[in-house]
Amino acid sequence: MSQLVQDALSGKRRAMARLISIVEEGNARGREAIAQIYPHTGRAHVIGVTGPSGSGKSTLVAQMALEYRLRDLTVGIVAVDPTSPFSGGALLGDRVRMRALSGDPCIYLRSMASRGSTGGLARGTADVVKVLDACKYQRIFIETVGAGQIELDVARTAHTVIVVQVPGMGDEIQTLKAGILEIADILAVNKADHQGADRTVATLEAMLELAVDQKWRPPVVKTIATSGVGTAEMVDIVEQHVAYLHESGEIRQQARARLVRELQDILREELYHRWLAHVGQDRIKETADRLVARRTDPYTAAHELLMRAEE
Ligand SMILES: Nc1nc2c(ncn2[C@@H]2O[C@H](COP(=O)(O)OP(=O)(O)O)[C@@H](O)[C@H]2O)c(=O)[nH]1
Ligand SMILES: [Mg+2]
Repeated sequence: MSQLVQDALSGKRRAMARLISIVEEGNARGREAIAQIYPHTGRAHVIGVTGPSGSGKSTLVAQMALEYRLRDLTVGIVAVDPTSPFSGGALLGDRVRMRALSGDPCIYLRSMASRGSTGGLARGTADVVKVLDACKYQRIFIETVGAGQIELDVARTAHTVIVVQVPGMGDEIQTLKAGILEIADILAVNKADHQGADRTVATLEAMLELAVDQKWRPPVVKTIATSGVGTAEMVDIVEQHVAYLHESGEIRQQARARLVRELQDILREELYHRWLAHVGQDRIKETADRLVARRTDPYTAAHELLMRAEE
């Protein structure tokens, strides 16, 4: 095992940060590092937190992290927000808590910038989570902005998904559209100090009513993340979900499904790159020209390119 991996696993933060950067890049070195740390993974409970930008996800995660520290659990945070890196926007407003977070060796916070590629971002996130898991962080939050595919992929990396909403008309409909309700294990109506929180809670509960065949009925919790209202309750409920997943055996099924998906993603990407190396960019450009000129259609073009690769 490389010295870097050894140092990271023994809790040296600098080594951990380096290791995370390496796996984030997703190249051969990153893959080698993952191979080395992999036997040490599979212990952490991963909590995905998603919802619209500005709904208070970062603030809520920070508060929950502090609550976990009171309960003597170590916490990793991976913030995936293409629009704003986890500068701690919300946290900066609360310098005391910010200091509490940054001074605690049992909390590790990492921001990830989007590099445009949806699959790459999701895989990068899963790999960063693996590093934190191997480094013995017991609860790992992934914060991701509510923006379609990325959030769904990232949410799939999590064992427990928290969907954050805020009071007000329209949010409910947004939720439905994105199919977010289906991935929610817990719903937080944050900014409960704003008007209409009870109505939003009622609407969400009515929508959950329609969802049949659920052994775990997602609780809807009102929170005011800025003042910590509801945070302890949120942590209680996450822990109830952890217990539920283990007792029902769902955690094992989840893990298996996730690993298969991960394998498929890797194969898909690897196959594409091999194929591309074989066929070459020039042929893609030439095909693009013909597509633009309407001399071929995408299906025929793809079929021809695949045939050529097999030659
Ligand atoms: N009034 C109120 N403001 C909040 C609450 N939670 C977060 N905020 C504020 O909302 C803004 C966005 O919060 P942030 O955590 O960065 O949202 P994110 O984009 O979802 O991560 C910040 O100015 C927070 O201080 C809350 O419960 N009530
Ligand atoms: Mg945020």
